[in-house]
Amino acid sequence: MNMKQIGGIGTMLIFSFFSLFGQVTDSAASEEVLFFQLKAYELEVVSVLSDSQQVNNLTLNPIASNTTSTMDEVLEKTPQVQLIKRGSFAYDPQINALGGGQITVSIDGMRIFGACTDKMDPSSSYIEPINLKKAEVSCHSNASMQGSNVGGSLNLRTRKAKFSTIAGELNGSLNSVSMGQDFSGGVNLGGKKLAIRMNGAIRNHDNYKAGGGEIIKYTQYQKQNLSINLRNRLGEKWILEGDYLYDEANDVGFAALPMDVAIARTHLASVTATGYSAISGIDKIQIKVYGNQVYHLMDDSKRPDEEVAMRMDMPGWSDTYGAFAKLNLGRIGKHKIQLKTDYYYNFRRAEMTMFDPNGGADMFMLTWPDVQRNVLGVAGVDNIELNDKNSLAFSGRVDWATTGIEDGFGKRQLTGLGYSGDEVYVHFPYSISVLWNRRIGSNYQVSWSTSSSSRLPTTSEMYGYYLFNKEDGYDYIGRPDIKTEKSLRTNLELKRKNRKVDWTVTAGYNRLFDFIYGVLDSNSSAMTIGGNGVKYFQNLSWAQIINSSFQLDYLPFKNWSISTRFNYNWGEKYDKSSLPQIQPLTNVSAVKFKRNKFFLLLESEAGSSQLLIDPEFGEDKTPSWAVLNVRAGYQIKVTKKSTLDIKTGILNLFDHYYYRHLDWGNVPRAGRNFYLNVGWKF
Ligand SMILES: [Cu+2]
Repeated sequence: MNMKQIGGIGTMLIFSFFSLFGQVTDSAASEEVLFFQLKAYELEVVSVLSDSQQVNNLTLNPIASNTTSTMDEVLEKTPQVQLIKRGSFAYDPQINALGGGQITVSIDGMRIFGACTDKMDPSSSYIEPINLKKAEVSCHSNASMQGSNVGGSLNLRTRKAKFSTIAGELNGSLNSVSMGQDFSGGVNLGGKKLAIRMNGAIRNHDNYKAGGGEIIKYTQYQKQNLSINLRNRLGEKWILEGDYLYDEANDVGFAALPMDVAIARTHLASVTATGYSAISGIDKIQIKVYGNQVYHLMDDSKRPDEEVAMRMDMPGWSDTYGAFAKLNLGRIGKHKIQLKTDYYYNFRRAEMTMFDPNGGADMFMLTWPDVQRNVLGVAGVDNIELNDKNSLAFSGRVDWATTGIEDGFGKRQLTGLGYSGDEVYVHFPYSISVLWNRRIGSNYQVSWSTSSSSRLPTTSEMYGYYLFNKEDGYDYIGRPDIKTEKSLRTNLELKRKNRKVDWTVTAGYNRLFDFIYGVLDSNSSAMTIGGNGVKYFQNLSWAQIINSSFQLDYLPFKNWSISTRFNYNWGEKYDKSSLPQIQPLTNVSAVKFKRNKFFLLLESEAGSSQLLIDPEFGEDKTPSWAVLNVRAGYQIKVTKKSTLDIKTGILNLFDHYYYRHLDWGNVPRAGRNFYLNVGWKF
């Protein structure tokens, strides 16, 4: 063999190594790797995918490997995600300043919708980090694979049982600021053909103290979560799996709202069949059937009489049943095509009973009048490898959606607004997009995407009936004939990857048409005692949003790493007034020292003041803030296969009193918190 041949084989080996590595990091392909993976369980770090890249930033994600951190803490560190905080738990996620019905949030591709009219239970609140494999954020071409949206998608991928592996873990945490205790554990029992994984978590937190020591009332919460994944190999090419998840939160305080949560309960179940090269020409086929039931009970029983003008009971239900089939076709020339068809049915009902303090008749209303929605969609992506430097991805989606209401009482409510209640509304939300990737030299990559899409109006935007918004003090009423919201957006990303210095710059522009917004109606009066009046959801002619971020990871010398990330969003309506709920400039920075089994980390989080506010939405100006955190950890090898991880630290070291712009009601965040986390893996 001459040198040229050896060189050729070497190149091939390196190439296959990288293509294998590429598979591991590619979201669509990582399950294939799991299929063949026989190695012992390794710590999985929460990571984030954009279309062209996988950010796997350990320095900025120190808590990600701490499986007792909350989902809110994990999402808070996820690039392009912002969180609206109404309580001390279950923050409501935004992607590039858009949230709610504007983005698609899913769990393993399954659609799930909260049962609270006040958004106390976003879909992400049902997942525990112990059960999380990845939080996938997509803002461009892949976004429409999960559902129609105008801002992007967040898909939470759960951990699956591994074959030929027996492993487990137990974690416990104590937090001084809320006397909080968090426990989580998991066990994986995997034979050659059958594998089961079980995870559980329990959380119990009292009211926390803000900076300065003041106890903030209604910030307590309790939560428990259990999930089971069962996988069975059928022959060489198929895996059949069953999933069940139960999550229940009780006595959750919502300091920024007039009511708390007595019960937020979810059952989620699915059956999935996945075939690997089972059919010729199809690399992977996945068929999933699922169902979930969400129950939510808001109450004010913990609030003293002087804070409550009228006692209320507000239960809500949201049931979703669906199925999807996903095909990854084999490579055809330069094309790699992925196709998906999905369907779901969602039922939502919410009630409000007001008890007259003077003993008069109770008043009953359906705030969501048995709303039923059917959505059938088809989506596809064509990835085209033009040459070794350039690639293109075209994607598209179209849905056929029907929405109507069932309940006779709800129909009577609607006749008061000028509708018969029998109408069934049909929408066709769509999405088309193109993504172009170009490698420049060996270190740089530029990606550019443009898309046009629309999204369905939400249950509240169509049928919400006197939904009280604490932020502006208005009761909101939906309009069944509201139009879909449309978006025209473009994103640019420039990335440098190198052994010592990595950085990424992103910039995006999103122009929204028929933007859905609550508009004051001076002829109607508020239902809520002390309320300011009534607003109807309406389509504004347009609004626009700019988003940008910069991230740097730097390894200055051995054992040291530095990371910093800036995020800036800006938005306005057609009349030049500011959009509400726009996070101002924020920064997270960390310096980490790691040597052998020890690490020490200094972390700062900061936000600039927000003066561009929407007073119509009840916003006020927010001052700038900054906090410093210190974290340290040590790993002890107990036996050959088991380790003990001890982590400790002080968050908000200087006990700073602060709140962020997206924190409703200017409720202060937690003050200085000493935490201790012990984790045992075996
Ligand atoms: Cu609620």
